[in-house]
Amino acid sequence: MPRIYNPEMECMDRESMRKLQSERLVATVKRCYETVPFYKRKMDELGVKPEDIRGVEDITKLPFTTKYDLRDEYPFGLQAVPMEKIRRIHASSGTTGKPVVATYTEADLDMWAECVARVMSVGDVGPGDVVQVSYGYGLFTGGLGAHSGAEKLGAIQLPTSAGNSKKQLMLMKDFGTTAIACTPSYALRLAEVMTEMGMSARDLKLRVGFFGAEPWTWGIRREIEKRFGIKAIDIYGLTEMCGPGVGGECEYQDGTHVWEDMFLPEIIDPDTLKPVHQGEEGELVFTSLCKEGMPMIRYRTRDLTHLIYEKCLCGRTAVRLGKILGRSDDMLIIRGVNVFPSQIETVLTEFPVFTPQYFITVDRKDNEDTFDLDVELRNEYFSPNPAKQMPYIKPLYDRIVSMVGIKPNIHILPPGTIERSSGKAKHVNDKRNLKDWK
Ligand code: DLL
Repeated sequence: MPRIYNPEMECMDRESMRKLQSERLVATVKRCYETVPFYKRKMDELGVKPEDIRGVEDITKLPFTTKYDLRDEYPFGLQAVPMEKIRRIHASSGTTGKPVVATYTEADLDMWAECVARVMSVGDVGPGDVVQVSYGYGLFTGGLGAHSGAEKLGAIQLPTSAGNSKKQLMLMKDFGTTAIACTPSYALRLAEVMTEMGMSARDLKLRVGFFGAEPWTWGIRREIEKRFGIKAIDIYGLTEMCGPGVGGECEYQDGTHVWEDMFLPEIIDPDTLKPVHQGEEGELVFTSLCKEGMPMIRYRTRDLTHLIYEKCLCGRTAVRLGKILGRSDDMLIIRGVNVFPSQIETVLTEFPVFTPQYFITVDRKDNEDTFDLDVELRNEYFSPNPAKQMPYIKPLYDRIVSMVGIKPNIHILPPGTIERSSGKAKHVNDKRNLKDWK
């Protein structure tokens, strides 16, 4: 059994956890009210005073924070401490123009490193391990976040950052990398380049990978695990909470444990904004319980998932997130039907003749939505002759129609044609421009 980094927190009984969360919530709310004018204003508008919040049961009395609020308060409006206390600034590009800013005190950086260390402990990462960090270093939290987790565990950090795949693989082989951290789409790219270079998993010492920053399906996981002969662990996070490490999978790979002593999760109905029944699907909302620099109250992540409260076989009691289905703002409505790119990915990876790469283009012609899906046949099955492609298209088409409910125009492209990403993959071009934020 892999080591549990912080058994006291990760395996705490539910009653004690609720008590701890309540204490931390009360303190966070008080601090936000007293030091962040934005939160004072929001709470005053709702007629809520810090004294009204006595524990987690009062969470629904509090206002939400959205990406719009972060944009309006750009850059430091949500900060709860003076600038002299800040040690690092990160930012994510966000979808609303201005970047989303996150500032960290010394304690925040330490807490964040622990979050990632808890996830990497699942892969038994420790001294002697070479952790290749192939998330981008920079304002993006992936690189430095994964880096600090590996550092906390006393492992050897190999800060390759994303891109330059051939060199990544050369170093992976020559330095005996045992653990990698990158986006799942970049892991797939590295697998392809590995084959192109005539290398195989047998040339590597890779044992485990920590993949996240974008939704990925079981099909992609199987592909990565098979190609590299490793265990692929899901790591979840978002800039607004700290970055990677808000939660991670354990060796049972049945949901993502959330570090509940630091982040209080809720699931709400994105339309009514009311909590859903326990176990139901909805939008994930987080309140930070320990953050000093930029505490967040009820931050609406837009991620769609559900919470699993049953005890996990690994011994952790920390609540689990189901696989992230997608983001409410990623959801496409095509001919009135809700479609998530992850559904297409799931179907595609059921067909081994195709690579897991895909690209969706949605447009509107003559007042009707069009839905084009680019896919690639693997080398051994590809032929430019459309007649030879037909036997492959038909089963994929039928499966998409039955699972998703809409008819795609499938285009088969030669292998390697769809653009690969070294960071978060882009799977959709919605040319209709219908997207609107609430
Ligand atoms: O992507 C932080 C991160 C870096 C997480 C590296 C894991 C590994 P942002 O750029 O702010 O932060 O994007 C956060 O990415 O709300 C989800 O929609 C998505 N996301 C992150 N991890 C996962 C995951 C980083 N494991 C947004 N599965 C989140 C699915 C994920 N989606």
